[in-house]
Amino acid sequence: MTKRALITGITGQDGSYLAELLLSKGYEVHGLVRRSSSFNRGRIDPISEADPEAGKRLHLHYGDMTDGVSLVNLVRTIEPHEVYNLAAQSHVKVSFEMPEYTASADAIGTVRLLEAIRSANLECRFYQASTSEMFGATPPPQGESTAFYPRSPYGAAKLYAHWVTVNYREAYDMFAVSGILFNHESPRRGETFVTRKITMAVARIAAGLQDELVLGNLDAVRDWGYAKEYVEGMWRMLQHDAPETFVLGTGVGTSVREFCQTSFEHVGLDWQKYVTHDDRYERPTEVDALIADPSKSRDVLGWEAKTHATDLARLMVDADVEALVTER
Ligand code: NAP
Ligand code: F7E
Repeated sequence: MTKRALITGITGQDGSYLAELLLSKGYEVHGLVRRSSSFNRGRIDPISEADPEAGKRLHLHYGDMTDGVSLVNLVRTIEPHEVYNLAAQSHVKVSFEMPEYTASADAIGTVRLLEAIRSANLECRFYQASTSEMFGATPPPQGESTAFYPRSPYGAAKLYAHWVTVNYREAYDMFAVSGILFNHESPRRGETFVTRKITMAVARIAAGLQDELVLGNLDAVRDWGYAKEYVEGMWRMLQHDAPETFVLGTGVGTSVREFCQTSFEHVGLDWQKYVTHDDRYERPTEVDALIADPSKSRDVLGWEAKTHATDLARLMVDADVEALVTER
């Protein structure tokens, strides 16, 4: 039997890696895309170009997490065996500027999708893209039983989505999994997240196209892993024999400053000559340190992060240098 998966957020970083993974496993993959005035499929178009056979099993549908009817219709039409809810307004700083929209897409959007599945009476496994931002002010290491203390409208919205996922698991016996993922990056990372902002700037500075990089808080510590490895963890969570909550991370903390230093050093530059500060990139409330305790995923799922921050910074710089060469 061919398994059908529905991915919300398929045009994003994780959605594109997950679509590739599921197609490589023989799945029929359906993706929810939202309408925009110009095409926004740069991360998923290469999938069909690289493998036209797999591309025939990839289907895109218009919808939106803020439009419940579109979710109901989609779930009923596709009858998926697995749903991966990756769609979100995922930028923490932006969530302070758009708190209500962030809550609608990230929190209420999740319950809209869960209700769409429940009301369709489907035997369907559900993955919720939860986040280490839910731990917020609670000091590391953070694992499945660590107390939550979100520090942004994004973190608070995702915490609702996490708990409603747990509630649907308990109330309706749904196979609903919450994957609490620490920061994961890649050459496909959105350009306004700090790692990608740094690696793109390094490539441009090395090429003589830019002369400074303006950042906010350099002291923040994050547990940065490689997105391509994390989507394998999501899939394993849905193949496990019981629906549970799992943390994915490397277990290693790195500051923004250290990530900068590694990235600039990789092209032979001294970061201190180029990086300046502007308050505009600071947040009203910051999350100082996120470092995972990923032992449950290692012991139960056999999942372990292989790429840590230093290698990640280097691979992202290499990809951005290469992209500039191709562009020129
Ligand atoms: P991303 O690159 O920002 O992708 C977000 C996706 O959600 C995009 O496909 C976006 O579509 C879609 N989307 C946004 N609002 C939507 C709406 N109202 N209706 C339908 N689709 C909408 O995020 P990511 O890094 O891949 O992360 C995937 C998920 O994991 C997100 O839920 C994020 O919050 C969560 N997460 C991420 C990390 C991380 O470090 N990357 C860690 C923990 C959890 P457009 O392309 O049209 O914008
Ligand atoms: O910030 C600091 C900033 O925006 C990381 C999302 O995927 O991971 C991500 O959220 C740190 C913060 O990621 C700049 O203050 C300094 O302390 O790359 P970021 P994030 O906020 O950790 C979690 C797990 C998610 O779930 C989210 O969806 O870097 N920082 N200077 C800066 N951050 C940005 N963006 N830009 C700067 O100039």
